Amino acid sequence: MSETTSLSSGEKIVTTSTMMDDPELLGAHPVFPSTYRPFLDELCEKTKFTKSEIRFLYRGFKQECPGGIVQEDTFKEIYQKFFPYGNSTVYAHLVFKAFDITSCGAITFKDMILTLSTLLRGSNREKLKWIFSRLYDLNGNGFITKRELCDIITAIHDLVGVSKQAEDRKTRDHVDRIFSKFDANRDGIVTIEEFLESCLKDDVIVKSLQSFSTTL
Ligand SMILES: [Ca+2]
Ligand SMILES: [Ca+2]
Repeated sequence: MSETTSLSSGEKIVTTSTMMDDPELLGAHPVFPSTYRPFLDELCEKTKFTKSEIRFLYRGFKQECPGGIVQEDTFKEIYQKFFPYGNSTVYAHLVFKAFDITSCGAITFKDMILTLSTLLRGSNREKLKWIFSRLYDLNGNGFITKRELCDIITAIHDLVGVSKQAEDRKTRDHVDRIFSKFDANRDGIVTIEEFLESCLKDDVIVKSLQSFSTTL
């Protein structure tokens, strides 16, 4: 038997009732220390979730990923289901990398929950900082180049299945338009300050951050 529960932010998570209220689940898995309580305390401190929400999210995580970690293939499968008409491989890889905080090639529950905390409960500024530093700044050097933006937008076009013919021109136009919007001082790079300022004054972006209706 399964049931759906809504978190206060509106997201819904389905879990089976047989897994409810089993605190041993947290301690039973090797990704957790043998006593889970300090770990639970740490997650509670570092995220904007309550302990019961963390327990709840963990049960959902454990149900979907009995092995306790998410591999890149799982991300690819999920994106493939949501975007069956496009090629989601590259975008799934980029999002996977963004979630993989320790860059160990797998996403642990801790990685997942730290990221979800920012994306679901963070301020607009925190969400944008995550998008900038984890997703768009591909080489992690603190700013975004046109090349990076082009890679991201190409991945998004592939994801939604923009036809190959239309793609090149469409991508180029799109990149030029967005890049010049971000790069306020026209020095060819987008800094976090430019990114934040440009996004925060864009009503559409702000709305989408609030409802979390981005492609992520
Ligand atoms: Ca960069
Ligand atoms: Ca600039």
